[in-house]
Amino acid sequence: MDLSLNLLAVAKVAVDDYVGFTFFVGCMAMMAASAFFFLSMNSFDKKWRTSILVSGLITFIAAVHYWYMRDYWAANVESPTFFRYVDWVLTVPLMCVEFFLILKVAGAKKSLMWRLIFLSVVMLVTGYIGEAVDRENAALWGFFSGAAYFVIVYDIWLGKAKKLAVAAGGSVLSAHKTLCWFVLVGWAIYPLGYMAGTPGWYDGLNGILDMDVIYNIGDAINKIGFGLVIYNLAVQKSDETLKA
Ligand SMILES: *C/C=C(C)/C=C/C=C(C)/C=C/C1=C(C)CCCC1(C)C
Repeated sequence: MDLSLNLLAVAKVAVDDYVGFTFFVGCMAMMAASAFFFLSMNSFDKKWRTSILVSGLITFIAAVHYWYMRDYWAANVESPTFFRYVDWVLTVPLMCVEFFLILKVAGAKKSLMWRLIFLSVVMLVTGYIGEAVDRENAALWGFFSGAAYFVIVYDIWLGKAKKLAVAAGGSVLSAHKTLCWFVLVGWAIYPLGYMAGTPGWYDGLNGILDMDVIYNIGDAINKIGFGLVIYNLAVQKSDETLKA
């Protein structure tokens, strides 16, 4: 038998493998979104190009990780925890950069960005420990992770970021508000996935939906949707510039 041929063969996706299906569709969606953001970038006013570029980088980094996760799942039928968290630890801080970029017009300082980045890394590292390193105490690690998440929600909804958004007003304020909803509702999908996939007092949630399906739905909503909010803001702002 020719083994090399066998190694190159594409793993099968079973008809009832709905987790594998969401990895596949997620991968394609991230690629398509990246092409969309990158190709539309130059039609905007210079000030907004970086924001659109970052939207594209977020979906592109996710697309590459989905490529690996799709493969990993197909070969092992096991959660690709490592790739998942490497993806998040790169893309979630970039989402914090997006908050900073749109608030820069109102004078946002880099310290605001670094604070959000720091909190998001704490949220993800504690989540990773609970999911992969110290599963017995997953609930406790999830609690620490949730606390960091809560501070992020507070900062953008009521803290300094909110004040800057109010100062900027207009379409920046409304885009900021939409992004805040993404973080409050869209990001809340992730702790649900975590509870579905780790042991803890919430064990009743296990088996309702697969953890990876929940994470994949969350990623599609948050990475692509978040990018489209920025895109929409850039469209509005460029129109304003044209009219002025
Ligand atoms: C593109 C990826 C995104 C937006 C990922 C966001 C991930 C989270 C908001 C994860 C949060 C978690 C908790 C709040 C508690 C349990 C552990 C986590 C890491 C799943």
